[in-house]
Amino acid sequence: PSRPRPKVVLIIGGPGSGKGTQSLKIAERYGFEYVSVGELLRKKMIHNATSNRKWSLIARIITNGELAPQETTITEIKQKIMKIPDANGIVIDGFPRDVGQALSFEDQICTPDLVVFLSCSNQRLKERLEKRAEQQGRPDDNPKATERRLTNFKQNAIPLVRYFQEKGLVVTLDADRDEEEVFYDISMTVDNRLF
Ligand code: UP5
Ligand code: MG
Repeated sequence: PSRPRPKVVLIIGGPGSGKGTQSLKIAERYGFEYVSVGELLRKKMIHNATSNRKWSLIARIITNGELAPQETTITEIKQKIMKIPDANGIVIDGFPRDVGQALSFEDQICTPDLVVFLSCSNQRLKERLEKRAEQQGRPDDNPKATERRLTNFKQNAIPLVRYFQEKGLVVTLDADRDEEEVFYDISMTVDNRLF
């Protein structure tokens, strides 16, 4: 008999809400494959920005904290997912960013099994990003790009969450709390919804 298709979990939330942190914990606990869309794009952009016009433009977009073109993003996700051997599940960090991307994902890839929205106060998002910027220095962790990322998120979040709410797919969690507290709720949600 053929294997069932892997369960697909999307993790959405503002910049600094803990998408990466929590996605990795999910991947570890449930043996799911981890896909960070931001990381996928950043790697590709660093690799291709000097030799390729399209990617040099995308590098500028991302470094300014704006969204990469939808079709490129979907293509990258598709390619990445296709390379994953039989997985029990796939956790996708930081996608979709708006309703258009959600529709296109469903059209071209699949309907997700669960969407987790990490809801976090603006103040907390800023604090965490400032702290991380001091420690790591991601190309888009500069003050101007951070402001753009926050603004873009605020513009798109409500319609995006509502879209998944209407399909009964989204669980909203308070992500202002400690990592462990948030993950406790996530694992309860995954246990209840997917197993
Ligand atoms: N931290 C995490 N959880 C904490 C907690 N509960 N308490 C205290 N501290 C906590 O966490 C951020 C920081 O906070 C870390 O230092 C962590 O230790 C701490 P992290 O898990 O990194 O949060 P995350 O939500 O992943 O923040 P990130 O900055 O990665 O979010 P973004 O949405 O900005 O980044 P992403 O990589 O998803 O996207 C980057 C860019 O890629 C976008 O701006 C866009 O240009 C592009 N992009 C697209 O164009 N399309 C896409 O579909 C996706 C990305
Ligand atoms: Mg991240």
